[in-house]
Parts: sequence; C-alpha cells; structure tokens
Amino acid sequence: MTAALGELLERARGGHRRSIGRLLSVAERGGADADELDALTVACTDRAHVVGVTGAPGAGKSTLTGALALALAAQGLRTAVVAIDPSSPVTGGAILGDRIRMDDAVAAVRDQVFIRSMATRGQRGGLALAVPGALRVLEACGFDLVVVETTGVGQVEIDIVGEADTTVVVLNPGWGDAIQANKAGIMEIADVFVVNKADRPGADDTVRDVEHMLDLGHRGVDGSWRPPVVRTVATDGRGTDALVTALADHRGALVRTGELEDRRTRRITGEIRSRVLHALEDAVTREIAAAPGELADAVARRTSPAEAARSVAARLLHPDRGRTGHGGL
Ligand SMILES: Nc1nc2c(ncn2[C@@H]2O[C@H](COP(=O)(O)OP(=O)(O)OP(=O)(O)O)[C@@H](O)[C@H]2O)c(=O)[nH]1
Ligand SMILES: [Mg+2]
Repeated sequence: MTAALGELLERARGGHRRSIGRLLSVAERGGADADELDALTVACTDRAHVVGVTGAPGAGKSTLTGALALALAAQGLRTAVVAIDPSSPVTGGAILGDRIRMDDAVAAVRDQVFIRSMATRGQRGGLALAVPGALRVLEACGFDLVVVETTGVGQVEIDIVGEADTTVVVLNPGWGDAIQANKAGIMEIADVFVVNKADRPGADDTVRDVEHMLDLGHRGVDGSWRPPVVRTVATDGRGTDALVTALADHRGALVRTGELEDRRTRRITGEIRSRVLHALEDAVTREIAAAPGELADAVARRTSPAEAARSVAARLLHPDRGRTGHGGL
C-alpha cells in the first residue's frame, strides 16, 4: 500500500482533489493504512494555520467559513474545511444542505478551497484519532488555512477545537446567547468571537455582553491576548475582512509569545495519549477475554472484582511475572 499511498500523496500535493479526498478517507478509516499515511505526511514540513470554528446549530458557521475562504482566496490563499458532522440522524439532512451552501459560496474559487465532512459516528475516540491525521494530510497538501467546523458545545466539540491554533466562537444576536455560551464553557476556549447575523437586531447588546465577560477575566495567550469581538453578516460577506485580520493577529500573537509551539506540543501530547489509551484499552479487553477463569471466579463470588482486576492488571503490567499468580501488584 505504501507505494500507492505515496503516489496518491504526490497527486494530492499537486492539487488533485480526488486524491486529497481519498487520503482523507484513509485517515478517517484508521488502521494500518492510516498509520502508513501518517508516516508519510509527518515528514512534510508545510504548516497551515488551523482554525476551529464552533457555535450553536445554525449560528452561520458554514456560511461564515465559506465567506472566509472566499476572502482568503482573493488574497491567493488556499483554504481546506473539515466539517465535523453531528452523528444524529435528525440533522442528517442538514449536512447535505450545509455542503451545498458552502460549495455554492466557493464555486468561483474551487481550486483554492476544499471542503470535506467527517462523521462523528458517536465515537469520541474515533474522531480523536482521525482528525489529527486528516489535518496532517491537508497540511501536506499545502493549504494555508485549515478550518475545522464543529456544531454544539459538548466535550467532543471542545476536544476537536482543542486541535486548533485559533478557536473562533460564533454567536448570534439575541437574548442570552453570550450568556448561554458562557454557561456551556465555550467562552473559555475562544480566541476570537464572531457575532454573526449582525444584520439582525440585538447585535450591539451581544457584543457588549461578550466584552463585559471578557472584562471579568480571560486566560488569553500568555495573558496578553484579549479575544477580539468581530461582527459579521456571513450571507453577504460583511465583516469577513475584519475576521481575516483577527485571525492573522492571533496567529502573530501565538508566534510572538511562543504559544504556537506550546499549543502544538499539547496537541501532539494529546494525540499520543489518545493513541496509547486506545492501545491499552484493546489490550485490557483482550486480557480480560483471555482470563475466563478470573471472570468466572468473580461472577461466582469466589473472588472480588477488585482481586480479579488486580490479577489481570498484574499480567498486563508485568507480563514476565503475571502468569505465575496474583503477585506483582
Ligand atoms: N440573516 C442572516 N442569516 C445568516 C447569516 N449567516 C448565516 N445565515 C443563515 O443562517 C442559516 C444557518 O447557516 P449555516 O451557515 O448553515 O449555519 P451553521 O452554523 O453552519 O449550521 P449547522 O452546521 O447546522 O450548525 C442559513 O439559513 C444561513 O443563510 C447572517 O449573517 N445573517
Ligand atoms: Mg454548518
């Protein structure tokens, strides 16, 4: 497979869209091919600005991302968008609509913009492993900006936007939107706020709410970055240039303070951790399945579950000693 993957990567790096799509499928599926692909892309030294975009359903994230991609294309920059689809079948129809809306917006600059959906399939671990690999593919393909769009404010979304160099939280005018976001903990993760649908009443109030919360304290980049609050009307592109500036400013701050490297170190640490935990989980499952005696003893209440667990753990942690009995822990 290596030769085939290598060829695909070469074509993808040349801008061949179907090859990019196929590589992303490999990354998404995981397994041995994804590992081989990782070994190839990790050697590519291109670096994209990774931007996470999150916010409530329907806040205008996709429309805004399309407008952003257009503005960047006008500057000769290439953008890739990974939209993390909610796995809920209820919103299944909206996903297609989403892609069409974005595709329409960017049709004129098709060569500079690449859009792809990835399914969560309700699995945290699945995406935690698939997204970093997909980002490496897109970086290797030379995109200047990679946007990861997630809907909602659950842990999965927060984990995913944690992959980003810059996290954009999209809010709308309306009572309490900022306050809701604060309660859900997404104010904490924002590097840039967007109040989208600023053509609707109440935008000023929402901006004021956000600024007020920022006055009350924000961790910032190295304490020196205060997230800007940008107003946009994504449907006609108003405010998009200000967003481009805010993103560039944030990236500048990340570089200046050394935080960019820190964030990337945390990202790699997190990925390694996820991979090790997955491997351990598999090993634990295998080891328990291979120890029916211990399981039967625990079920029959001849031993306690704690004892059985200690015995299984001892074998896993000390494979040389574990086979002889319960010792070792
Ligand atoms: N009035 C107004 N409508 C907007 C604006 N931006 C987006 N919309 C509309 O809001 C609706 C939702 O936009 P999307 O871009 O799909 O929102 P989203 O946040 O990606 O939605 P999900 O991915 O489903 O969470 C669409 O009907 C857009 O046309 C805006 O600035 N003003
Ligand atoms: Mg969307």
